[in-house]
Amino acid sequence: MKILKIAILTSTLFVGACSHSTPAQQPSDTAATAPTATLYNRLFELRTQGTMIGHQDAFAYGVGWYADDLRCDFRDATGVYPAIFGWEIGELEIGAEYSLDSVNFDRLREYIRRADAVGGINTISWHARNPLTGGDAWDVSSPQTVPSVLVGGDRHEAYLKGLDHLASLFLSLKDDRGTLIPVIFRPYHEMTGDWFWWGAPHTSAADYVALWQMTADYLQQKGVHNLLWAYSASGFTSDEEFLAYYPGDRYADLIGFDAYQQPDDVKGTVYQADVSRRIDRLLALATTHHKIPILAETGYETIPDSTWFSRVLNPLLEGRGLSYVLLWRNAYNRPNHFYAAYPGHAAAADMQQFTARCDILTADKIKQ
Ligand code: BMA
Repeated sequence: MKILKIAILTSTLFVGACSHSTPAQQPSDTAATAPTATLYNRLFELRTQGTMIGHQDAFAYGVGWYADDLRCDFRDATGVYPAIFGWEIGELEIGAEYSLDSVNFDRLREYIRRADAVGGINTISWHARNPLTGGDAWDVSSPQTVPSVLVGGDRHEAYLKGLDHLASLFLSLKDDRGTLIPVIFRPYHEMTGDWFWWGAPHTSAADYVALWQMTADYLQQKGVHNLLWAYSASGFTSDEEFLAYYPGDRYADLIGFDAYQQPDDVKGTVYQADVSRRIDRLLALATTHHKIPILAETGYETIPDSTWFSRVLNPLLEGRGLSYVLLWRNAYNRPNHFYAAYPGHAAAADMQQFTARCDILTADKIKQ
């Protein structure tokens, strides 16, 4: 009886003392660092306040500039930083110094630190080169690509060496106090499409899942525990299609999809109807699987509609409970390939009004 009383007292004190620091929910990586687990819990919590807005490669370059530390198209157009900073590490796996989008990986590390310092949350995508043919991520010439990197495949060892490069980058992402910065990692994305070597028509669901799990297990064995894992499809017409390649609840923390408004859809009606339908499915799946729902990539290239943010994007987000939406990159060297407004662009005022909404979360609104 006495022992029981002491036990109850101890556990009450423990809960009382730790209720603010002990995360209520564990990410898929059961050995995730404390800040990673905290981020995971924050993502659930932030959903009650609104939807975070993000931009890809926001510090790295923009329309008409490259590697200029003072610039950020998103901030220059709206006065605030995005809450979500997307980055890309394609070609890190071959030991390159620059990503496929010409971002130096040492600078990338600095950008991630800066994003973290302004209160933002970092996410990384990976357009990995084809490990069998040596071609790029879009080289779909061989259906043997995924099997070749799995256990027993000819490219298995070489593939793990590529993952070593990723591990060392992830483990080098530290803030000023030397704490590892948590990152949302989103590999093997748009797998329901046919344009990447890991895409559905080129690999079986079982092999895709094996690839994902092998990647996660290997990075974790290498000591990488500052990642949350995001699974993002492209188009899908049913829950079954969305889940066909899903690596399982033990291997994902966020689920989402990528969707872009097409040039011939000038009013955005097709985009709105399709994205709205997919969000409905996604939210139901996120509830069932207890995952964070995201619109992992979106936008309307060149934003030819000056009211796009308030008229097309905002109604899709309002009151829906998506965690975040990420606008794709503003290329510096590819004309007319940009998705966020910049100063002087016709949609800049509308983007500013949109980001000022209390339910659209930017870095200043979520900064701790
Ligand atoms: C695509 C385009 C490409 C880019 C790739 C990886 O959607 O933006 O130009 O290389 O993403 O970021």
